[in-house]
Amino acid sequence: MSSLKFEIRDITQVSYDAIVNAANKSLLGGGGVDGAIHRAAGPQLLEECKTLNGCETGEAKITKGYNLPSKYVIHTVGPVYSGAVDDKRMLENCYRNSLLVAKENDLHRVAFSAISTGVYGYPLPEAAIVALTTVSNWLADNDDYDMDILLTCFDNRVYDSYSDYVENYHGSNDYLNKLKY
Ligand code: AR6
Repeated sequence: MSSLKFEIRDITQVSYDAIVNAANKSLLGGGGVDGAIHRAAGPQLLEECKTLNGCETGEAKITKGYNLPSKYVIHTVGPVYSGAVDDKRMLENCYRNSLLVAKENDLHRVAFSAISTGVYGYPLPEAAIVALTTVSNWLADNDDYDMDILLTCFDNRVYDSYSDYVENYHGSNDYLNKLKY
């Protein structure tokens, strides 16, 4: 049985099979959640990232978690928000490809950061809609695979955007409907 939830959490403290990092194309670290994950994981994470030859926007690559409580880090590169129609497709790809990589590696508990909602400037609540609809649809489409998903919110801004979407949701996705109670 799969599950979906969102919580105010520091993703570097989460003990899951994998955490999803909001990285940049170089995969060589940066600020925001990327910097926090590299600091908490230790220098071996950067050494492994150097072997990956970067990552395209919307794609995802996996490394070990090293000193993190979670076993693996899935690095994905969100779109730099530009207002183009492609932004949404790229952000959806981040969530879908991260879950695909998790499934390929037989991982069943995955925690996401709110990809692109910081430095990359993707506006809330649009990013919240993409995160919630993409992961809940993925769970429904992969009902033969148990997956527990945590969407971490580092601040109230992100948390409130997720809450607003869920409260006003009137569709048929069970994972979103369960979040109402
Ligand atoms: N735990 C959970 N979420 C966090 C944490 C944390 N410890 N720290 C920040 N956030 P950002 P982006 C939230 O800017 O917009 C980096 O330099 C934060 O509040 O980290 O995808 C990369 O190297 C926000 O909601 O990622 C890239 O160059 C969310 O994580 C660039 O930033 C994402 O904010 C990527 O920008």
